[in-house]
Amino acid sequence: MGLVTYVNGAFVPKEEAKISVYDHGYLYGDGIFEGIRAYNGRVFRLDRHLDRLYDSAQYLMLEIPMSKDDMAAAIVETVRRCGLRDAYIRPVISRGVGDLGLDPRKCKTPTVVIIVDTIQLYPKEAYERGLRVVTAAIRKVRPDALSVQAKTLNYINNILARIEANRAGVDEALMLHSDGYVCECSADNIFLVRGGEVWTPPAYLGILLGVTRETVMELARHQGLPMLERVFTLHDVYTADECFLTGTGAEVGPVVEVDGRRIASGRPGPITQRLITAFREQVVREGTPIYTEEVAERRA
Ligand code: PXG
Repeated sequence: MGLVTYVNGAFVPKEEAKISVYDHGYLYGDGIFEGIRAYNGRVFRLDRHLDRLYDSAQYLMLEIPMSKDDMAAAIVETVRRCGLRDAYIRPVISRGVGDLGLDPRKCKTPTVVIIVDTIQLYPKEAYERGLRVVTAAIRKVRPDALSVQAKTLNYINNILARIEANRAGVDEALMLHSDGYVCECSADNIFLVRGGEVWTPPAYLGILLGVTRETVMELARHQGLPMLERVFTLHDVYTADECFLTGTGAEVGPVVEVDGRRIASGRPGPITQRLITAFREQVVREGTPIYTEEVAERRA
């Protein structure tokens, strides 16, 4: 079965999924998106992703022309038509087709696209040996300039950081607040383990509140680990007992080197490994069923 894309209410083959060059998502990055995964025939934390998508729309004063329930149904239906049990789902809503000026009033209807495909961000070995990270020279956009809690189509700040990682020949780029505090990576949140505590930066520094971050925080607390949202510096990262990243694409990925410093033993740490195991168990346990037999099973 070929891949199917949802475009403004129609389900079309991936190869035929196209939008206008006058779309303001293309011309100005005026739009929003989500990155969602399905595991074993279930969409993981669809409600949380849709809450974030509609919050991003609210921030941009972009009215998504369908309810959250209809969006959820369209997402499930697109995955179903692709015939995938494990998938990466990318809803993209842009301001729509307008003229060459940036005034959004010229865009009469938002463009709604749902892409479904597969994704493997890092090779399997990367999870066994651990990821290498560098700090990007470019700083995060301050939250008083632009909300980074909204997942907008403007990812240039993160892409410039990722280019730095590529040039350094490592897996990811760590991004700092302009005051120097650790924020997050180009497409993942960051966690440290220090003295048996688990730390991750707080929302007010200007980070994306990741669905994977939220899940891992729950799992850590469930395992009785002290889970703290707190400000920390590169010094804390370099001297941490363990470090890992979380993201829908990356899932939970151990970090073993930052800016040329080996983190502790230089191997994925024990608490990280426990959380990776717990995460992998959790993603197949919960989720919105895609296929009817599982919908029926759930109701029974
Ligand atoms: N921080 C940023 C800046 C992100 O873009 C995350 C953290 C993790 O959030 P979730 O909800 O996924 O746990 C993201 C994730 C990808 C990809 O390919 C991911 C994102 C954006 C673009 C690509 O994994 N967002």
